[in-house]
Amino acid sequence: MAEVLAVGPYAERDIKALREQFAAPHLAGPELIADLPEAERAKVVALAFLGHKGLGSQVMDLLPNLRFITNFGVGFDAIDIPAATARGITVTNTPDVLNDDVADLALALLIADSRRMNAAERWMREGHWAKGPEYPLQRKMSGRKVGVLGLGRIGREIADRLAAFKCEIHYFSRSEKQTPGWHWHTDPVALASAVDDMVIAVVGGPETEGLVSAEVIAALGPDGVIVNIARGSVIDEEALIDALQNGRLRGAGLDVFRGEPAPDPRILALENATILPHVGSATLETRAAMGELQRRNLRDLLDGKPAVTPVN
Ligand code: 8YV
Repeated sequence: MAEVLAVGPYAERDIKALREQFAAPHLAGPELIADLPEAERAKVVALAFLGHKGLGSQVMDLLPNLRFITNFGVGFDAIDIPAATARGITVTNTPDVLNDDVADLALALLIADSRRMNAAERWMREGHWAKGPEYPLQRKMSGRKVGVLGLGRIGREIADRLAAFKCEIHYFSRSEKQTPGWHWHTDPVALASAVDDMVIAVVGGPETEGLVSAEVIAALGPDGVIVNIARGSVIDEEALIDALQNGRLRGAGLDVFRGEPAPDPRILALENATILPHVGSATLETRAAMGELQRRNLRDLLDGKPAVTPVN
């Protein structure tokens, strides 16, 4: 067993690159690490990780010489960072290279859900167009008041795009940003009360668990659309489903879910939700850039240099 272990549902080209550059064997998921013989586990110095759950202290303790975890993705909520730090393990991620794709997708979801594009396409494919009245009128997206929950790197790109759609920009973040003309809120309920629609762009993990609560959803109201390209854990999903089923929220554009890759079946049945299988960063260009950044972090750390994009 080599010193680098690739773990996660990687694309073939990344498995190949990790094998060629680091002689890294590949496991489909972190739950398989326990099956490796102890002597092989002891050789692992670095994990090249891709995934959305399962890298806690128990897995780390199976790898006594683990020093680096390089995450394929900007969000690292799958990794127990305090546990890694306590064990002297450096964690890295892949920020920035995916901002454009994720922001593009957020706007696409907002427009698609506001205009009910998927339902309209289905209606047309089912042959209704030539048969009778035109497709029901939907709601305009340009010029709305939109709240961006989290004005980090991705949130900023989303807000810039919303500005191009003549939207009034409101945002929630810990500190006020240098963004003249945009409205800062310190509480998600206040943000939701001030806007028509909301886009979630905060990090996942314990600090944002359930931040979009039943109260936030109620404050947005029956004309509001919520878009989530961040993490399913940020929304109270029961409250969201209830509001969508009962017309207390107009719609939702969702790329992430609590139960992914097997979301709650009630979500799959919602006509007013536009849903995607966590594809925010899923373009050839961006995934190539993410892979390259992950491998640069890995190379630098193994060479004894500081990481390019460390997390802890
Ligand atoms: C995933 C993401 O990393 O970067 C993130 O935080 O959620 C995605 O880009 C990607 O889907 C690989 O799992």
